[in-house]
Amino acid sequence: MSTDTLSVGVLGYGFMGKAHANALGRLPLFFPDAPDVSLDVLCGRDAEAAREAADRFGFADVETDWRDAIERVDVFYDLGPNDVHVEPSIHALEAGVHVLCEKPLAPTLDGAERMADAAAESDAVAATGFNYRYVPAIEYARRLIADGVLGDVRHVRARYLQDWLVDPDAPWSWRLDAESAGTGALGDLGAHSIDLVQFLVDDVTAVSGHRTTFVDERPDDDGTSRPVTVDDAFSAQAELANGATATFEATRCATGHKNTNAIEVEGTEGAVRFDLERLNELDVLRGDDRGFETVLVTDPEDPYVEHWWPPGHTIGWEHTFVHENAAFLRAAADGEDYDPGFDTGRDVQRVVDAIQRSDERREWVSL
Ligand code: 4PW
Repeated sequence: MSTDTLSVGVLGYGFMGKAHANALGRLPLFFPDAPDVSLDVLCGRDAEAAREAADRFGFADVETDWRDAIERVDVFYDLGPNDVHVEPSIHALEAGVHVLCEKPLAPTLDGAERMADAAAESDAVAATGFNYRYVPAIEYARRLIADGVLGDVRHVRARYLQDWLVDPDAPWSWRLDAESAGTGALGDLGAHSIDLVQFLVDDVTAVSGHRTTFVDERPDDDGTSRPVTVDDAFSAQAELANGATATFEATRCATGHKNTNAIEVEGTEGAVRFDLERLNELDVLRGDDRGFETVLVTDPEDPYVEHWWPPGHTIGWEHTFVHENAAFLRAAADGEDYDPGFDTGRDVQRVVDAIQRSDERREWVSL
């Protein structure tokens, strides 16, 4: 395939398909140093629906078999349901095609291990879609923590709260099926929190977890009911490698919380707290401060901001995907390592798996 312009194929045209298509479209204007891409193939099982999405998203052609799509491109985005992550991603890596796969990497740990092994053996770049690393305020927090501004980190609290399943009549979807999704709130939302904690602070070394399902069947399109076989919510306490203590909570049933992805970190010298619903802000407490200062992370020297607008002209959720795509495509074009790769996705899946086992056994599990 070409070296100057990267030919792109995407599997999936739902929520994540739209988020990444938007990001790819923004790159030439805001990240002119990112590699040029050619949106060549959009892949989905339903040819007509794929064609309609391809026209809207700006893709030239469609395929209904992911093998045919992979054969035609340099870069493959696996944005389908979790049960179509493992085989297509491994197939692409074995063919030397770069892959960005959405999180959670796979429905089960076994699948994620196989994907990480395939990535380790391939010269192609493999990326896991942990887009929240690319929030400017999160990168700002990472630098503060890495520079020791918070001192020794003792406490981490990560919550990811949504409310789209509060209503018992909310419709069934693949996200509620263990075969397709693996887990529920744990893998879908908790995976982001686990990645952020490991990115900002340190590795999780032991967990005590609890999962629950409040509504065990939901209406399907055809008027029947289908069983819910994943968790609606989970919580866990954890030990981190640096000695800090951490708590996690994720749910789809937190009334009033649309997309609260929040993290708080306290150290011996200071603290930070972040909430995605105030994406441009980071609360910071340093040294002898008597209270938190809210930093608006929109100055030109702040992470990623030089690409966008003057100070105070805020950015949104979709921009995280633009940053992520710029970094991933640069690594793909230059043949460089990318983090978070499939090894990172697998490591997060190990924590997800440990929380499941801990809940089943009702005891602490070490990693
Ligand atoms: O970031 C979140 C996802 O990981 C999104 O807000 C929606 O919930 C879509 O999947 C999960």
